[in-house]
Amino acid sequence: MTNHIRLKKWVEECAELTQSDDVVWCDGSLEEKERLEKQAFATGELIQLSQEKLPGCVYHRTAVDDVARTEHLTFICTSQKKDAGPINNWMSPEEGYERAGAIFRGSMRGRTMYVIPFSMGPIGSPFSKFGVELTDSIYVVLNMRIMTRMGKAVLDALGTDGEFTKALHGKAERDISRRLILQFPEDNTIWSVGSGYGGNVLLGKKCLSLRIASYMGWQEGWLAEHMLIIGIQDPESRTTYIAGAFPSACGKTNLAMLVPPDALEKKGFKVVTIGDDIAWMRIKEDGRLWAINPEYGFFGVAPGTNWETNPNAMVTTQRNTIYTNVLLKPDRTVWWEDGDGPPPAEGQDWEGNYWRPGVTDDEGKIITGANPNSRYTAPASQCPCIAPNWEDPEGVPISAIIVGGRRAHLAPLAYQSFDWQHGVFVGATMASERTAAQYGKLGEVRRDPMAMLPFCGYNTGDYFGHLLEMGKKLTKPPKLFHVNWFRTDEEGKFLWPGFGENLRVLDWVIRRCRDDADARETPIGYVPTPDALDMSGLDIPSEAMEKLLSISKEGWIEELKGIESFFGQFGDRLPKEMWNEYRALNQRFGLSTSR
Ligand code: O2Y
Ligand code: MN
Repeated sequence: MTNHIRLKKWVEECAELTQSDDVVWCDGSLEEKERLEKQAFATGELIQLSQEKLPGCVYHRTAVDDVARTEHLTFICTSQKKDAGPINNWMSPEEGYERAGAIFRGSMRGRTMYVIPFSMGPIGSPFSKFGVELTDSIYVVLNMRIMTRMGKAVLDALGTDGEFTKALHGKAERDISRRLILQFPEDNTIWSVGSGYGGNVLLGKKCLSLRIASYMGWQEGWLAEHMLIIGIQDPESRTTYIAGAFPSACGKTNLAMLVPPDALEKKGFKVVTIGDDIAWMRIKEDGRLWAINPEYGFFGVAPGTNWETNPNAMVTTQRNTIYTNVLLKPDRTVWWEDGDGPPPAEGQDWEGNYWRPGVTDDEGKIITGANPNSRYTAPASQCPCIAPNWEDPEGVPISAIIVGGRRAHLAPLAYQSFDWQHGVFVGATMASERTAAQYGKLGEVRRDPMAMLPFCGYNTGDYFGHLLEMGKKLTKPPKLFHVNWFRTDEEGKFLWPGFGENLRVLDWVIRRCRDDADARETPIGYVPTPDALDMSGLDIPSEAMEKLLSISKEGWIEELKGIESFFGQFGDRLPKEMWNEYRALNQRFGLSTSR
C-alpha cells in the first residue's frame, strides 16, 4: 500500500498497543464503502435507509451518553501548562500517553483497525495538511470518507516521507469514565479513546483542523479559524467573500447556505457556500487574506433544519448521507423535531425505543424523537449553493470577517470595528448567552473568543498576539464586523427575522468594504444608520429598527467588567494591545479605568 517507513512503523506500533486482530488500509473506493456498509448492516452498527427515498443513505445510533463533544474530557497536552493557557484543559504529554495508552491497550482485540489516510484541503493545495486516522469504527471510516478527501490518492501524495498528523481513535468500551480526547500539538498527534461520536472521533475536524492546525498556524504564520466562508454575488455580478466566526448553536450552517429574500434575489443577489465551519487562511503576495474550507462535507445539526430554514441543506441530505441519532420512521426514512412536516404517527427514537408524538418519560417530560444534537453527514458537493470554485487550491480572497454570538440586549444588529487591532479586540471579547437547550444557567454570558473557546490548541493570549501579528503583515486586511441576529424586545421576542434576511446586513458589510454604505460612529464602532440597510420587501417598525441599532451605555459598563475579568486570567500572555483597546473603549464611554 505504501513505502512510507515512518507511517508503516507507527501503524505497527498502534496495532501492537491495541492488539487489533487485523489492519485494513482504506483506499477510498466505492467498492470499499459498499463492503464496509454491508459489514456494518450485518452487525447492526448501521441501518440501511430506504434506497428508493434516500438513495445511498444510512442510519446510526450512538450510546446515550455519547451524543456530543465532551469538552471536559478534551485536553491540550503541551510540555508546559502555561502553553495550553488558562482556557484549555491541560495534561502533560507523559500523563496523556500513559492514561490514554492504558485504555487503548488491548482495546481492539477481536476488532479490525482501519487506516484512513486523509487530506484536509484539496490534495496539492499549498493550504492543505495530511493526516492518518487509525480507528476501530466503520462508522468513523464512512464519515471520514464524506468529511475529508481520503484514501489512495492521499497515500500517493504522502510519498515515502510526507508529513502527516498521527490520529489514533478507538471506541474501547465507550465508557464515559474511560474517555479522553487528547491533542499533542508539539508531536502533531491526536489520541481519542472511549467515544464513538462526532467531533470526538472524526479527528480531521475539530481535533486536527482547529486544535492542531491553530497551533501549526501560529508556528507557521497562518490561521485556522472556526469560520464559515461564503461568497456574495451582487447585482453588478461581483463576488465578495466573507468569513464568519460564530459559536456553536448560532445558525452558522444556515448562514453559510443562506437563501436571499425575494426582493434581494430579484435585484440580482446570490449567495454561494465555500464552507460552513472551518476556514484556513493565509496571506498571499497581494497582501490579502485568502481562505480555503479544509473539509469535504457537512456535519450539520438535524433538529431545526427544514425546507423553510435551510432548503439547501435539505436538498444536500437527500442522498449519500449518514444520519446519526435522528428518529427512524417505519418506512426507513428519518425525521427530527422542527424538520420536514408533522411528526410521524410512530417510529423508533434515537435511543432505539418505540416512539409516538407526546410520549413522556417517568417524570412526565416529553421525549424527543431525535437527540437535540443529532446530525447529518453529507458531501459538500451535493449542496445546490456550493460555490463553483469551492475546491480552488488557491482559496478565495476574504474582504470581511464577521463575528457574533447570541446577545439579547447588548450588541446592535451590526457594527464595524475601527481597524484590525480593534477588530481583534471585538473578536477576542465576543460572547454568547446560553439558550434553554444548552447546559448552564439560562442567559449566562459565555465568552467565546473568535468562537474558538473549545478549539484553540494553544494559549489563547498567544492566539490574540498571533491575530495582531497577522494584521501587521496584511497590506489589504479584511474589514472586521460584529453582528447579532438575536436581539430581543422586552417580551423576549426577536427583533430581527434572521435567516435569509441576514443578507441585508451582509450587503451593508460588503458595501462598507467598498466605502459605499453609511454608518454612524459610536463608542463601540461604526453602526449602520437605519437607512443604510436595504430593507426593500421587509417591513420592520422604525422603533424596532432603532432598538436593533441602539447602544446602551449601562449595558456596556457591565460588559466592560466582564471583559476585564476575562482578560485578567491571561496575565502577561495577553498582548498589551488588548488592554489598550479595553482602556480606549472605557474612555469612549467617558469612563476611567485602573487597568
Ligand atoms: O457535538 C459534536 O460532536 C459536533 S460539534 C460540531 C459539529 C459540526 C460543526 N461544529 C460543531 C461545533 O461544536 O462547533
Ligand atoms: Mn463548529
